[in-house]
Amino acid sequence: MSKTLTDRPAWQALVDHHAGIAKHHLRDLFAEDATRGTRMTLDAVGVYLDYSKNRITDKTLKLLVTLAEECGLPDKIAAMFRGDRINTTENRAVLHVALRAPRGEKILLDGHDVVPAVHEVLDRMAAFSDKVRSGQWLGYTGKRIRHVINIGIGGSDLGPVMAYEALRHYATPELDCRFVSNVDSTDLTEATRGLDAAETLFIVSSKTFTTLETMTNAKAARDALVAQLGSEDAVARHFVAVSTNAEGVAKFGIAPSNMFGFEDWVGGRYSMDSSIGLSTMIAVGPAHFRAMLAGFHAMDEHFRSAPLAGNLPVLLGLLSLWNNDFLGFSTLAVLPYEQYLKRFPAYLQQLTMESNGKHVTLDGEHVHADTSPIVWGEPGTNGQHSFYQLIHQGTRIVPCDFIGFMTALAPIGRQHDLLMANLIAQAEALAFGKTAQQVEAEGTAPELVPHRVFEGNRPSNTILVDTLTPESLGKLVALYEHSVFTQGAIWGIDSFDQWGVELGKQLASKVIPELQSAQEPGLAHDSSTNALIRRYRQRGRH
Ligand code: G6Q
Repeated sequence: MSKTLTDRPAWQALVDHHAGIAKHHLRDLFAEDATRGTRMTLDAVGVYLDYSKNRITDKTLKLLVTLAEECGLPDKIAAMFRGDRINTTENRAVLHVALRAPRGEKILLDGHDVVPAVHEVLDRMAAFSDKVRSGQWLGYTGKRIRHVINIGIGGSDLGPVMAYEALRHYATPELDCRFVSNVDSTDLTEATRGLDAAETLFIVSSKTFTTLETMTNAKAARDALVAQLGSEDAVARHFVAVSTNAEGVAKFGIAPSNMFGFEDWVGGRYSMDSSIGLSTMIAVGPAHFRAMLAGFHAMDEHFRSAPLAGNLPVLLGLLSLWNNDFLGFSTLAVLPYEQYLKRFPAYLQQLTMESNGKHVTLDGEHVHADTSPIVWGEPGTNGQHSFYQLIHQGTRIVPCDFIGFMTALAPIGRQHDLLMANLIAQAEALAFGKTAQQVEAEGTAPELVPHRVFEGNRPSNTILVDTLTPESLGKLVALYEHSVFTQGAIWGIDSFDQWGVELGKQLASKVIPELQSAQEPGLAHDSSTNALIRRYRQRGRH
């Protein structure tokens, strides 16, 4: 077998193939094949993917699937589900799929079935959520809980906040959930503004229970609560923890009975379906939370068992890799036409870029291809009135994932038709554009014709789902999780570590005392960093 990815026969075949089809326009590809728009689609586990508006032919797909096989994707999928330690740089298994395994299913890690403990925690979460939702869980002064504040950052924030926003339609109106992540004190101040501490429950969500931002905010919240309610004893009624670090939680003053655990084989950005999802469960209730897990599981099973060419996450991943590595389109816009999914792009940013933003392979060699695309996006139709200009007529090409739902959760008249007409029309406009002849035929003044031409040939996927439900949300998230896995498997990188975030943390811990010390510190950074530190120390004196 070839040593590097780009030397593999399938990679080379794709390079040659690309040279042959690079000039093809989507207009021609559609004109040549009247069935393209129905054939290049995949309808599985309740998710419809139309990938016909990608710059591909049947041969492209065949070659991409061969590449996946040459890179050992099927074995790598099996290894993840089997609990192998595929996160080699952290020597950890990657078993978020066990978080959504049904009761009774067996997933062995070092000979030990991990599924019973997952359900034990889910049951404890459910009992606690029911108490909070029903008003049985009272605050220290006897008032019922009205506000839930999740304190966490990164994977301990983005999933919960995305899921809360996505599932608001299913959330109890009796409670409001808020999220504090930033060490910027504005975040905590604004999240708690106007709240009665006696009615507020804080969930401290941190896998490690050592994260600077989360611990700083949690301590500040605890101090404020104790000051307002007048006793340390109040902490037990107003703070619970979600963590893998029982010792750290106890040290903070939260009793083990108020802690919900998970295991180190759950990565932060893959943890919204673990106890990190406690705020989600409190908001929507245990039944909806379990339905979300069932949705995840349905996509897991599809990913594990469907042939590569008919596998939604595999196809999505391969198309993304084609756009990124062969066509050179280095970003991906995720455009949900559903206001409830307004935080989905931010969630996918972390999932994709923290997982696959790597420059070395598992063997420590440089990757010979570009890894993760830069993911960004906003809900439609809002984005249409801002950055879509660049997507339609800019010099860079931005592949887009349009996500839409057949039914509106909050319908007003026929507004949903307007929303979906826009989604469909945008994908059409990107693919087919408008030629100079068409513009001229509209009677446009000759000097304006070039400004009104749309080149088209801009790729997109359209993903349609019946209704946004907890279950379909689980499917969508798992679809992207496994698409990310597919791409990482082909690049041969570790999609489950995140060493890239460490250096900044280390340097910040060095700078903190330099900003705070009473004495002028001896600074040994570069001249820019030294000057910035001195300037900050002299604040108010300029
Ligand atoms: C995610 C990352 C990272 C992590 C946060 C919070 O995969 O590891 O975003 O989730 O740094 O970490 P804690 O949960 O340990 O506070």
